[in-house]
Amino acid sequence: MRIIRYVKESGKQLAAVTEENKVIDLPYKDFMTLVAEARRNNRTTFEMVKQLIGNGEELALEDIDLTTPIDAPEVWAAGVTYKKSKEARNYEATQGKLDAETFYDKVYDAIRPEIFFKSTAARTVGPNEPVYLRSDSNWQIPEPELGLVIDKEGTILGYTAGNDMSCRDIEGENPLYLPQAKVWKNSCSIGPSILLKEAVSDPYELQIICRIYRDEKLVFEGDAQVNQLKRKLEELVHYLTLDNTIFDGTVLLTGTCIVPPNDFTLNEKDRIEIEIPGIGVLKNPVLQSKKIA
Ligand code: DO4
Ligand code: MG
Repeated sequence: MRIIRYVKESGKQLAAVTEENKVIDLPYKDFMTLVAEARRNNRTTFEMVKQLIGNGEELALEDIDLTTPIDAPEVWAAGVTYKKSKEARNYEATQGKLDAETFYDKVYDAIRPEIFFKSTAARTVGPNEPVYLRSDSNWQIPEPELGLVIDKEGTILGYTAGNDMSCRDIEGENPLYLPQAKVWKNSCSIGPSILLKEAVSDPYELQIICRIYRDEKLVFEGDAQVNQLKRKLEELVHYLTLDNTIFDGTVLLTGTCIVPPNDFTLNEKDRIEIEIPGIGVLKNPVLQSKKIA
């Protein structure tokens, strides 16, 4: 069972999507209100939704205008959680002339993971909205990642797909530039749905697939499985929430294991698709960010 939001004349509508891709409106204003109502009734969100969809009127998923499934107040991200990411970061920092252990090697093996601030609701886009290219970077890629939707206590409520757009040249120049390599307007997308935690028997079995199209031709395709993650999902949540103020509906991206070839950079008008079967396909066109005068 997954939860989406879509645009109606009256505003954003929360809805459940069944296994058969039927859309049924839910009588709550947003995902966290649904979670709170389930808790008030001593039910899991999954049980609550199952009961509610009995009464609903069904629509087809293709006929609606999807938006972010949640206005995540903050999006955080974990880094260098897959071997592939460690290798890519080492390449950026050394152009392949790697002769010593780097801090990326160290963080991959360290007890403490890399966790960084990625986005706010105002910078985060949903399905079909454009992600932007930064105007001062010549080497940019999408980072397709599993996102955890958590509450303020750090309880995992569900899973979504996320794109941690990244500038490899800016990060490679100096790791202290990480916030600039990661955070700008429309540099993060999430969606298309939240797959409820109770609907997933083993999140490590989730697959992540990324496709990039240029002039309608597939120019990159890669895939990974969450079981390649070096760490446990709860371990990442633990370090994010430790002595921190975290808000209901925060999204934690768990790192990338899909990296396009080193000579690849995104172009304006490319189309990115990030698919996690069970969650859906997060589609975003790419636009050049306009210089702010
Ligand atoms: O070290 C920088 C960030 C790496 C990252 O975003 C990732 O591994 O997904
Ligand atoms: Mg990332």
